[in-house]
Amino acid sequence: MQAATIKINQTGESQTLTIEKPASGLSLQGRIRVPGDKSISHRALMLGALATGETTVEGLLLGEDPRSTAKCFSLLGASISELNAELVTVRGVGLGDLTEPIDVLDAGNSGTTMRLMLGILASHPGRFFAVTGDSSLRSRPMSRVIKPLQQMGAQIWGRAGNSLAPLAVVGQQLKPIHYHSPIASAQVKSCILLAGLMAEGETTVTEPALSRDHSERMLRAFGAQLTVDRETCSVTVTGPAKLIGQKVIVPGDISSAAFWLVAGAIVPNSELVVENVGVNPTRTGVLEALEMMGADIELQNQREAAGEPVADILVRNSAQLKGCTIAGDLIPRLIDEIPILAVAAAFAKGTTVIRDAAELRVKESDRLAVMAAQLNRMGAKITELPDGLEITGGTPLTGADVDSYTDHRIAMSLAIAALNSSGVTNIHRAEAAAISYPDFTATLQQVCQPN
Ligand code: SPQ
Repeated sequence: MQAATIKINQTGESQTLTIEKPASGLSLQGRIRVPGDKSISHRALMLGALATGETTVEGLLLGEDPRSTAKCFSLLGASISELNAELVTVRGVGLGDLTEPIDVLDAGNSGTTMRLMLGILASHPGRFFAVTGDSSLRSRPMSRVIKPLQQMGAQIWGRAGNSLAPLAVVGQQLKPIHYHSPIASAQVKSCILLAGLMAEGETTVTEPALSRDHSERMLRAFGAQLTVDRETCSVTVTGPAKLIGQKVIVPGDISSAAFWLVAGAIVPNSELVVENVGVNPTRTGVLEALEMMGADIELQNQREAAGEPVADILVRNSAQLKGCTIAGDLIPRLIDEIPILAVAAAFAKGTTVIRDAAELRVKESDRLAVMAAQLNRMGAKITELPDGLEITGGTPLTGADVDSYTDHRIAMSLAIAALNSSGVTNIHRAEAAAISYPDFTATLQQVCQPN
């Protein structure tokens, strides 16, 4: 039996991931775990840093993005133990007591770090902060959080009319507002709520559709006074708040599990169980989309861990996927899974239409343009729409030279597409996967079994 070729070539800082399935074909088998949820990991570090007393974090994601958050909050005075997935201890400074850092705060590639941190920094009166990120983050819009923060009285300056990093912040005593966000964004919502912790009175954020609610759950657990109105998609925090250190258990990231769910659904004869995955309803849109496509997916052993629902997810390749429409309120609940759903659609029978997803153009890359171009290089039939993709599935894909554009979700989505294609695929700049999934290639090697 010949094994699949799954190997990494390192050139300087850059990696090329080469994938070729054996002539006999392959299937995916086994029980695996994915790393900790990225959104929850950031929030655990941030709230731990702001709380009084000790916060313990089990299952933290050891990806580059949470590392950026940990570095920033260490510079701001929190005491954070060495990062590991078993147990991280954070000794917080107490709300309002972050120190003025002696260096620039570097959020790296992480939009969540920069946007949530801006709300925290802007509300620390009298202190100066300089904030930057890598070239991708420096091109991502920050005005979506800066504008509402300015309405609260924040003083923030930056490039392009105060909309792009590097940014300078001088903390102020902020006033509460009711902000009607034009976009369903957990980063915007969380930024304003975090700023509202220090403002006197009620700060409310209303969004057009419900985005992930990890901040709300965790803020409440840390002792903040928070009310949620699901009907109107509104959240209110009452300040000034007091946060007290907690025990946080981070479940596996459904956004990382999504690669295996799609792989298991499209690669013939596959059967995989992804254990311990966070199934918060604000994140499970990918399960609903895959169900619409006819995938065989089952949630097992459903339970709760530290305020977040968790399950093991079984996927079997038992039926040919079919095209569907993904749009509307479902989009914020699967926003990061659209690249891998585009791969599922490329192998599905019929047409899949993805709409209302223009937000993808301002992620780590323009994910609509990049996924369409890279999958089309492999023979897919994808047309870009202003706010989505139209994918005519079912044409067999052929290996090609493709590029991640330094976007972790693109790198991993292309690797799953390569598994079900003929010939050799070289994924350039595949090192980007380490942003959210450092062991992705190792798990890929583990689950691929030659026929
Ligand atoms: O942190 P970053 O770089 O923005 O990461 C991404 C990702 O794909 O990992 C988006 F590019 O996830 C965001 C997500 O898209 C993480 C997030 C959060 O933790 O609050 C919310 C979403 O972004 P948004 O802009 O919709 O609020």
